Amino acid sequence: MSGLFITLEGPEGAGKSTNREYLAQRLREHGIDVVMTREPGGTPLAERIRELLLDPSDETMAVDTELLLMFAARAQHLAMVIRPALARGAVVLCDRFTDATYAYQGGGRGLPIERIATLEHFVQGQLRPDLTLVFDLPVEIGLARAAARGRLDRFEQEGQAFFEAVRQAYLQRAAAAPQRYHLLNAAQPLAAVQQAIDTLLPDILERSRG
Ligand code: T5A
Repeated sequence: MSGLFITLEGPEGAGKSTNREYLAQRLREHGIDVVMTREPGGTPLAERIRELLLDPSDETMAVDTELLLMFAARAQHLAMVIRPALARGAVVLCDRFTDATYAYQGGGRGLPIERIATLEHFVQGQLRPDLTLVFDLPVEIGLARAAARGRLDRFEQEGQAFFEAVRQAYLQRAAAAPQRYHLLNAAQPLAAVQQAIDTLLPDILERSRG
């Protein structure tokens, strides 16, 4: 594969979508072929799985169901969007990927990491992101931003302790592999976050040109 796979991660309301648009725009200014996508979702079928995952329901979703649906959506997304884009040399900017599974289903729900790693290997083979931007911010700031948008989804209805565990899981993963993860302070004003993204641009451009 010759493209570059970049994922954007972080707790609720961290600014991933906003900054994904910004990074895509900066890369396109340099003539780069950019594919913007997200998880769960990214294809019509995977977006239907997303609805199942996010819509609050009277029936409690078992945590293994949640985990398997995340990876079912991911398998579809990889086959239809991510692998073909990388194969043609594009830069893929993906809003959340398997780090979110480690953070939410592992950190938040408390599922064993080995179970997630087994599915990661099964669904992705050797494919891992080349670069992961982790937008970090205090839980209460992110939740306030998410709440300002209106109706809360199934995950956003969780309590503070769940999101603290999610945040810590992201921070631990970023600290364990600093060559892949880049931590950004997402509590700053948007202009400051985007300035920090600008400092990464030369390296991303160089890597995207192989
Ligand atoms: N999930 C996902 C799992 O549990 N396991 C998995 O494997 C995967 C892939 C949906 C949920 O799925 C879970 C995690 C999630 O709960 P999602 O839709 O990507 O995933 O998640 P959300 O975090 O809910 O997405 P949000 O849209 O809330 O957050 P974003 O994208 O981080 O934030 P964004 O850019 O939409 O910004 C939110 C608001 O804040 C403002 C923006 O303008 C916007 O209004 N904002 C700022 N305001 C001030 N200062 C800044 N620096 C700002 N940056 C953004």
